[in-house]
Amino acid sequence: ILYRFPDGFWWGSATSATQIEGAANEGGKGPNIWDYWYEKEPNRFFNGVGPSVTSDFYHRYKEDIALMKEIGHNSFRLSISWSRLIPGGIGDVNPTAVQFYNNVINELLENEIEPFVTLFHFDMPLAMQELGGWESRDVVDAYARYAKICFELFGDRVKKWFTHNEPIVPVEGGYLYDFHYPNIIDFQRAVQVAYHTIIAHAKAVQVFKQMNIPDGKIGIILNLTPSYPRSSHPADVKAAHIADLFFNRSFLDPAVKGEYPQDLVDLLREYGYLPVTKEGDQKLIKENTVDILGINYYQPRRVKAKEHLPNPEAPFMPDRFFDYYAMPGRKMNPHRGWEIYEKGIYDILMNVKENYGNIECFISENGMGVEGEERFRDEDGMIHDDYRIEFIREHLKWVHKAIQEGANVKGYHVWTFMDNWSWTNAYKNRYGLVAVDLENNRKRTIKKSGYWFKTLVENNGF
Ligand code: BGP
Repeated sequence: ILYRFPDGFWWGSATSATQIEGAANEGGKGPNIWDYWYEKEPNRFFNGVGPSVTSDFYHRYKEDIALMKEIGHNSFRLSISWSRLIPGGIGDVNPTAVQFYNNVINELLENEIEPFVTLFHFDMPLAMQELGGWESRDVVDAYARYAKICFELFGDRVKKWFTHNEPIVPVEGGYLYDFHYPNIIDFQRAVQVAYHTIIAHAKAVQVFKQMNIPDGKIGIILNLTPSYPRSSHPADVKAAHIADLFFNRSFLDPAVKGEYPQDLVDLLREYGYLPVTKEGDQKLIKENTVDILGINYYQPRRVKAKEHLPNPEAPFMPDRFFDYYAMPGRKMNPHRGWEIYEKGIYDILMNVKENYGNIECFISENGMGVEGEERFRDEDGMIHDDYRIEFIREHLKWVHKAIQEGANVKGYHVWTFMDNWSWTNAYKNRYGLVAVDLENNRKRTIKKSGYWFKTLVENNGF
């Protein structure tokens, strides 16, 4: 074993409710923004496939958890669907949903798989979006109540909690770049949404800490995209710094350090885009930092200084301060259109070590989405996804190096366990260690990477 990981390392995978559960109209679930958007604009979704069935985990969780066990999982991150648990967002708790999540949690524990639970993974209940979504302070309070209910219901068995998954993504998708509902393009509103998401987060952390759950830890899951300047020219460096402020530090700093970066505040003030705040907010953020940080890593951000002055008529966007560029010789995943740069994961971990108090952290998502994987299925019935094995292995080498150099990394979760439905891309790109055959009653088969993963966990390294 060349790369051995620390004892007790968390090996597993991550997913989210909307992407695997299906049963969107069953068991008393209320609609969320994905159900609604799909109903309104099905053609926005790849092949017109929506979130109503997905991978049918709702009915097949026992079979799926048995497969997780079989491929070596000792932990698994899932999310609770707010609109399943509390169909109206605020109001009554749905007993069928409580039963479902109890069943899943208990099944995981019986199989010695530790559940890691995310409270919010992109799936705003429709009733809450109608109140204004994260623009509304009432929704912030409704979320804090929802969080408390989850801790009360499941906190006796779930010890790792995460307030939000990639909170920057609903800001980008829903309020800047038109890939999430409510497809608004408005920088001021985007800033407000981002700010309220942090307030909601801090309130959930506060409730959690007050409850004093034995052995409980609370964190946040952030997609960190290291921002590399094209050159050491000061204009390029400044451009990369601003991209880093917007896309990484807007959540990383308040969540871990309890305060926003001064540079970001100054920039927003200069351009007149500070959010509306309330008295006590600063103290709330300051006092409710996380115990643990989950890091999702897919791709870096390659940034250079702007080549042309921004059009003053165009809507104000973060990229008024920088341009992107394609790094010469870069490696790409052509299916997703994302650069593959394994060292990025190390750079993030070392940054967290050096500049964020070496807080306890883990890789909460990392994976490779590929289209048309059926063509790699052999006579043995297995998909031979050697590219995925290589992808994971090459990233793990850098994680290993970071640990050797003192980074406080406790685990690695692949995105994802089984092929799942992905937002507007639906089933285009497959990420699973386990294949889901949509043509054949959603039959599950372990891919080559799944068996490789099993050996990885058995050896605690490779
Ligand atoms: C992350 C999300 C996941 C998942 C993953 C893969 O941003 O947390 O929900 O979807 O990316 O990305 P995609 O499915 O868009 O290819």
